[in-house]
Amino acid sequence: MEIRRADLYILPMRLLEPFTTSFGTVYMKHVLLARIEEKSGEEGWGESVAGEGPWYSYETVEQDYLVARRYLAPLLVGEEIGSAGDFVRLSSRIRGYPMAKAMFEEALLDLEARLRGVSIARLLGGVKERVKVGVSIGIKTSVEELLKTVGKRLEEGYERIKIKIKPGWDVAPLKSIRKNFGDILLQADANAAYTLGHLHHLKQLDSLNLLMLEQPLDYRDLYGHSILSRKLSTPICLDESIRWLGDASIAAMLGSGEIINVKPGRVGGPLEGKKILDSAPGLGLGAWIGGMLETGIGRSFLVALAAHPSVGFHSDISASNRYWEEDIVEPPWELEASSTLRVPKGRGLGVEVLREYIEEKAVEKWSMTA
Ligand code: OSB
Ligand code: MG
Repeated sequence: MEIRRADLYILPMRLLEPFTTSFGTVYMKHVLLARIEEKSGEEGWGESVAGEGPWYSYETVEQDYLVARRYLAPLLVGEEIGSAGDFVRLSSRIRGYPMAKAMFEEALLDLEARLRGVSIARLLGGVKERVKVGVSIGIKTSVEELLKTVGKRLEEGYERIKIKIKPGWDVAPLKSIRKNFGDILLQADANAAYTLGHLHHLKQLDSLNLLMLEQPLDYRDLYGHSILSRKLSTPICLDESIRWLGDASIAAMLGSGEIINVKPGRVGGPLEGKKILDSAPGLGLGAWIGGMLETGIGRSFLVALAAHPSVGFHSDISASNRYWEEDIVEPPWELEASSTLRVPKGRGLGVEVLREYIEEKAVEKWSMTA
């Protein structure tokens, strides 16, 4: 693939509803998108999931925009790239910035898949026709508001609910969900808001029959998670702690959790995600695909990875209308029967990117040509 051009866009996207986690509230996102073009004119698209601020990760959208222009795009433009896998090797001497790297790797995977006439799911080992999905519900200002939202999402057809928790918003809201909605598939995500000092408090979750408790402790604290995991009967799932396959191996050896969520942005690209999924059964880890409030472009890669045979839980991949008034792909992602999204069979992403819309609404644009 001879890459003759790269384009970057920063696109403001307003969320339909603000999303609150233990580290703050997101009302809107500035999404960094990459488009690459091959000499035949064929294109590929990718998305960085970096946030506005260094909360979930140190990486921010402004940093990624800089790193993409100064270090990553120059590795591609004017170069002959054999496959998306080659970019993993080429970019490995740039330290960190997994989300920026994931964006270009996605664009290369999309391009490679289009040129080979296959779907990105095919390139990533996806085998399922439909993937099981759930919805992630942010912290609300009252239990009534939470119950209303949970009710609405169940009515829409989501059969697995995840709620964000933090100290002061955990046992009571979860108990009231159980009381009002019975034995639904329910799990909680702490985004690292607790310490081992909360052990006694967290023990109360064990009576609630949760599918899992996601990332209770600091992202660096695999040892702490291994202690907590032995004390709680609720399965622990790791999110922020898993930055590459090596972290998953250590977590498995230490017994830091029974489950991991795989996010292509967090692990440096969909190919590292596939590697982790390929290894998860051998490590004795359950797996599913996490989300980062992606647009339809990033969402395509979540769906493709969720089609991998190792994914055994509902993934955090909701329909476009859970996030956006207007998504930037056609057709938008739609929830289908039995809480699923369909895995497209078409070439590349399998959905059409609305390039004119992106060109019109972008607040920053940059391009590099060979
Ligand atoms: O921890 O899983 C998380 C969104 C932003 C940052 C971190 C997380 C999340 C979600 C949203 O839970 C899942 C989604 O995209 O629907
Ligand atoms: Mg999480």
